[in-house]
Amino acid sequence: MTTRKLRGMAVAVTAVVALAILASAAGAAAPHKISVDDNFFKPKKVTVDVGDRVTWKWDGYVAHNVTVEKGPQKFKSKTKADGTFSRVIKKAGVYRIVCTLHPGMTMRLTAVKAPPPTTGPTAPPST
Ligand SMILES: [Cu+2]
Repeated sequence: MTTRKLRGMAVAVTAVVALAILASAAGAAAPHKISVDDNFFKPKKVTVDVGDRVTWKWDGYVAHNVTVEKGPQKFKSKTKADGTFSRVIKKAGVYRIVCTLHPGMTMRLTAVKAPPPTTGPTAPPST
């Protein structure tokens, strides 16, 4: 392998890393998908940033609902067998979410305050 080729690869890798850092710094709220299945939520535990949108997707055959049993922000979906339900999580804290039809069909959503946008010291070095 030539030195030139290696240098080219190094530049490419650096560019990818820089893009990844930019993407995360932009604070793009990551979408969170939770499967509503027969009879469980998957994943059962999820941690999101306040301001993130969480979407539940019905993947099973029987009807379920998504209901906050206990938590800083109350919401509930209709009981249905397909489709999706989504909410932007606005309050930090722990949400205990259940399907009211199926005892034991529970999940826990933890919402944490998003870190403040980074400024200043992380600016790229001037060369
Ligand atoms: Cu259910």
